[in-house]
Amino acid sequence: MGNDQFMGNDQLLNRALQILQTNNRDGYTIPGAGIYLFQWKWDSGFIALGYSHFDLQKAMVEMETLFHAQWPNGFVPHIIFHSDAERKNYFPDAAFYHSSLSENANLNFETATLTQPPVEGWVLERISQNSNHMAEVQDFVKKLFPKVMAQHEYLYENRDPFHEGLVYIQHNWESGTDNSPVWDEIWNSFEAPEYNFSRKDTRIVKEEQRPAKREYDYYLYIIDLFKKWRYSDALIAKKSPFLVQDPLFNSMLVASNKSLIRLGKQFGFSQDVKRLERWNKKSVSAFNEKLFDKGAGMYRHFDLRGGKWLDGLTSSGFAPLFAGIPSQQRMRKMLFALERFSQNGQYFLTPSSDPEDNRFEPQRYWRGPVWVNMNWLIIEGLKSYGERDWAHRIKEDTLQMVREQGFFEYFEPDKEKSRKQGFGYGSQQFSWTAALVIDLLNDTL
Ligand code: 2M8
Repeated sequence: MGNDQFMGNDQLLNRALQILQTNNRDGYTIPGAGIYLFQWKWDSGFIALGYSHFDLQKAMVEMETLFHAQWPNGFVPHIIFHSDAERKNYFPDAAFYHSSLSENANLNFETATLTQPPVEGWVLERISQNSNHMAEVQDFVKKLFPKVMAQHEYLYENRDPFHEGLVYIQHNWESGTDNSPVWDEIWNSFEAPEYNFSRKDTRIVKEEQRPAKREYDYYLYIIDLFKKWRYSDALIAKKSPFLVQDPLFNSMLVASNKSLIRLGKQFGFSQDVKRLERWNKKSVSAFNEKLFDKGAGMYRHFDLRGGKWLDGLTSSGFAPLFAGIPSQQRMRKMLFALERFSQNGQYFLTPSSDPEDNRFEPQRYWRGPVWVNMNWLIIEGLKSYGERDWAHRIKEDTLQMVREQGFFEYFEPDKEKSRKQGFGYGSQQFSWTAALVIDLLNDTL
């Protein structure tokens, strides 16, 4: 930890490679020892991207393993509980999710019943690019293309009840940003019972860095409701208190649509390309019409149940940059919002929630700390708009933070505190931090 303050790029790279090696299991990579002991969906995407710089085989296997657990209706679960031995060390476990209640479940695997941001389309394209389009990798992309396509079809057909082109998430765990302050309003809109269970996460990570117990009650209660409805998407859309059009999730969908369109043209999936183009056109225009807040200069979460934006601005609102959604003019407005999130350079970019919001908590998970995967998405987005200085600034913030604090899961945003404290928060050898540092170091930006 402390030593990381002095790590040069070579050392950073070596440390990152070591972490991925340590966290690699048989065919997949755990996000972080002790706390995340299985395969997580969007983690695997970032991890595979990291592998693609030095071990294409591992990159391909990571993605293939993920898609083995895909459900017959195209749904990709967010956790695959590969290891029985680790079952007792994570909650909620496969037994709690009880996936076989769903008529769509893949009974060959123990999985969760929620999904996560659909990063796979753009991950495939980047793996292919990083391989210099090697024949073996081309075959892999051709094999996975229909599976990723099936995921998009599942989302557009089951998660967009008003045919708007924007899909909803049905649980905060689907957003990837578990305890973001934007969900508070939803938790305040109904009552959840108190659950009696033993937290496994807080055995490893300090309580003040994790979601509150009372929030977990809500997380669990929604899943219990889903079980009652046997995970029917139609019933969930009709009855569940949690139905949100999330800017991060939808940005990943749009970015993946775009990648699939390019890959589909290359590999002759012409029917799919047509569908993807139709979906995508609608998504991008609905996104800009419905989710952009002109006052704030960034994108917001829309609550389909309440019929309005959720209260609060978060780093998810910058993710549309990655998908090329904002116009040049809007993108420039977003730079002001980014500057505000940095509080005139006092904070590393990009705090996960608005530092001027009184719910901002710099240590608590998705309520303030900086996350490397979000930074990476924003950096890549800014590059695609030609904003190299901005991209460079966030890349340097990211590497500086990792040098000073280590390969943590999430990071202290305050620069002065970071320097003095010398450690970050959550899991200590976190896979996507390592994988994306590898990607950043491979970039000449
Ligand atoms: C976190 O979420 C899991 C539940 O899925 C948890 O708290 O146990 C989130 O940060 C999520 O985005 C991430 O994929 C997962 C594993 O790293 O951990």
